[in-house]
Amino acid sequence: MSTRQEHLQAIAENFAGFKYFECEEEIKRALKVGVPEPEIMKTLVSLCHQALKKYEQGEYCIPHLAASISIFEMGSDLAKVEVTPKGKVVVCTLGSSHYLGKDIIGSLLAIDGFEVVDLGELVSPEQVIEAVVREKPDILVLSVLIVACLHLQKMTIQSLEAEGLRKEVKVMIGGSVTSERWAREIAADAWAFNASGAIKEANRLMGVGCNEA
Ligand code: B12
Repeated sequence: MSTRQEHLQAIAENFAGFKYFECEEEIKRALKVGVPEPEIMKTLVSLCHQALKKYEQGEYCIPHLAASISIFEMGSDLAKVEVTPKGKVVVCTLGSSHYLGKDIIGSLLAIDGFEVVDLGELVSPEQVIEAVVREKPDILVLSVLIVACLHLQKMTIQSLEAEGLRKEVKVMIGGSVTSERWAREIAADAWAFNASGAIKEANRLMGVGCNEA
């Protein structure tokens, strides 16, 4: 007979070893013996934060992080916990087809408890304005990966102002060609260097705390 702690430990070990099916079995086993869903979810969220830390410290590559996110998504389907989202976030990549950074940020914001609407890549400022009207997000996440598209972040903020929407939504910008200085120059509400920074900033903008365990 295993204890609650032993079940959570078994989930963590399989998660860290990227053993998707074994982790799935362990979660099902834990649920069957009555380990509460919120405890399983808390463990999975914490494991994702650890994976993100390892990625940002260079110990993990993108496939490791992607695998961790997939295992989390499988686990959260099994151990579903209804929670009120911290806020609604619309994410996109402006002007180019680079989507990896935007996808990582979108997934991790969802793991941290935000409702995330992904507009995809190659998005224009006009499409962002349409989405702000349609989705009424609390936060806009604008990713830009190439210098030639930097102006699209500025244009998006100017369009929000022109449409009278600027006060309705906080704007967070990022991407490897951006900087804190650029964010100040275009009057964005937040900037971060990487995904953990994006999560911290999103929480700050909403005035709530991070789920990092
Ligand atoms: C993969 C890649 C591609 C792939 C994209 C695949 C895809 N669908 O995503 C392909 C081959 C399609 C591609 C195409 C092009 N690319 Co490219 N590409 C890259 C590459 C190698 C990696 C980008 C990446 O995915 N990184 C991994 C992710 C996880 O990191 P990230 O995107 O930087 O995101 C992190 C942070 O930036 C931050 N972040 C990102 N977004 C946001 C948003 C917010 C709000 C916050 C807070 C943080 C944040 O957090 C993320 C996670 O830590 C980079 C070089 C590099 N080493 O960065 C060049 C690079 C970005 N590409 C470049 C260029 C020029 C192009 C092309 C224009 C080339 C061409 N002439 O065709 C085309 C554009 C095509 C198009 N239609 O848009 C240049 C940009 C140069 C510049 N300074 O302007 C780079 C830097 C390569 C180089 N050294 O020249 N590219």
